[in-house]
Amino acid sequence: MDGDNGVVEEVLVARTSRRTEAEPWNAQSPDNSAQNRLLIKGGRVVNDDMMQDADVYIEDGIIKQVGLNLHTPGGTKVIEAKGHLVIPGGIDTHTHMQLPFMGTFAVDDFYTGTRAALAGGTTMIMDFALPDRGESLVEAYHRWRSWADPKVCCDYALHVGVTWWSDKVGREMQELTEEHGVNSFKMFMAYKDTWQLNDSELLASFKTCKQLGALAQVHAENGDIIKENSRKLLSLGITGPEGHEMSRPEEVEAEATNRACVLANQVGCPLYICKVMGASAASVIGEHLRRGVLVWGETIAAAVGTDGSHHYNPCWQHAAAHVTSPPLRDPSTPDKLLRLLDVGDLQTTGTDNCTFSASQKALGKDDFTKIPNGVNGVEDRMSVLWEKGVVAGKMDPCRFVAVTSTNAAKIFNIYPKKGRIAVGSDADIVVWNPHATRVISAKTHYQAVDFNVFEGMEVHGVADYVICRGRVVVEEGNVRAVSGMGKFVPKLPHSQHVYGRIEERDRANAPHKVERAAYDGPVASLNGPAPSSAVEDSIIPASSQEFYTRGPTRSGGVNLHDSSFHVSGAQVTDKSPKRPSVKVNNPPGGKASGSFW
Ligand code: URQ
Ligand code: ZN
Repeated sequence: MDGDNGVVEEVLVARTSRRTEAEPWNAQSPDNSAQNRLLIKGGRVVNDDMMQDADVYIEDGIIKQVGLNLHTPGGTKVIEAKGHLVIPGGIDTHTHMQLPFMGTFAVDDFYTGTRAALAGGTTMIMDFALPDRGESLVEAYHRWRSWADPKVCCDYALHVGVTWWSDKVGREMQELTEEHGVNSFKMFMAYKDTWQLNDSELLASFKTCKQLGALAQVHAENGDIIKENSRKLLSLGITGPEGHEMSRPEEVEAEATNRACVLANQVGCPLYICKVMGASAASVIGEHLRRGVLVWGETIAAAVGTDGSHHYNPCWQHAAAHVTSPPLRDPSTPDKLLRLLDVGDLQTTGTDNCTFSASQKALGKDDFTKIPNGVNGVEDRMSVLWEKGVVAGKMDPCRFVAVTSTNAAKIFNIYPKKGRIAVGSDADIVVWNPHATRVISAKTHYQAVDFNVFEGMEVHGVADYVICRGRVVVEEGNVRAVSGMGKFVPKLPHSQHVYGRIEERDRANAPHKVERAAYDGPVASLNGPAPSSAVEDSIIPASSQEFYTRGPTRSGGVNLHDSSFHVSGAQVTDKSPKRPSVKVNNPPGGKASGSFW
């Protein structure tokens, strides 16, 4: 490629990648000047809404030109991308790097986790600051920042957990939204006695999110049922990983998903369901979507790349390695979730990457409720979605880009800075080799964890080059991650994609009172004896014969030979201040046994 001045530039050819030992984490990146100007030439640019054969010119970390026959200055480094796709860097909406959890820490930290992300074509993660119950949300946010900022190799954002509720929590949500670049808050409906919120706390959190223009997220499982089921299973001697899925079957996830949708809708708050694992929960989301509820659904790589049959593997370690919450579901689920990703009932894919080594999982060797929950995914998400989605003919490359990157950028209000190959967007780009294959294995992956739930899977789709803020961080499959190079990306509230219709919607759905003349009839006295005529009126509505075959007695009272029951279970004496002592035990249709009917 000749630059303007005819000088032949350094040319890199995207070949089938190979994985070699990563550079030490503090390795210096190549010559900065060469990094400053980059041309990706000969590839096919894929955005969520279109594909085009085009070159991409990058300078100072920003995409400056997209098109053909571009004029580029001297000193430009060229990546030959012929036969490759040029896609927006993946955005993983759901990770937990070095999470303190269930008595230990997730083994992939913000360095190993983000280095692995880059290796697989993900250039941004969204992690969670999760305060302990009673802890300040703002302090938790700063603690996560202190962990991540020095280590991340790629850009990141934070969601913040609302793991308890008080007015102070509401005030801190406001501070985080207005001052710290947080626009999404996650409420847990599971993890009873630690992070679980009850319905009134969920309503308060959702109302606050609505006021702030933030997105409410939920972990949707019914924690009370899980606690009861776990107790029962353990009492039956079922202590293995199979008990994990048995304790929280699909309907336990679907119930919480539905409840969250109703609660959020009742306060007009947009809702994001994290980590949809079951087809039942996914169909609940689809039903609410088609009722006009503002709800988005995220699934994860493991949910479409593997399944819950592994809970029953005779090897305890293998089974425990698949324990995550909500759990992996039956083998028919991956196909269903992929279809729903394609048609739009589900919109994003994360990983819930929360990794624990075999010895950490063994904390639950005698009790499945003590197995640290979580699996890998951050490194393999893009290839798994490409293999199970595009290669399987279940989505096209544009939809792949949508569900792995663009939709997340739109929902979390960082579009088109992220999630698009366009002039002005960050140069977070993957030169994607759709034909190359690799075999996923813990023996070769970059992650720190000693297990991979996709072990042995051969996948098409390899990130030959990954560019992160304009710097080549993966070159022919060799990761050149630089710890601390990634940046925190603030997410502002009032995402147009999420809140764009809220004002008109609230106006259209606003309740209105009925204008009517005031009631001017008699009014009974509270808790006093009902005036006799009122009793007669309330007991024997003149217009209704629903309870009686004959009129009142001469004294105007109730004829006790008549049945006072109605099929609805209502009793004619329901309306009088206190019931007569006489109770009829033989309703129409026979003697009651145990209950009324
Ligand atoms: O539940 C989550 O999302 C976090 C706490 C980790 N646990 C898990 O099962 N992934
Ligand atoms: Zn999670």
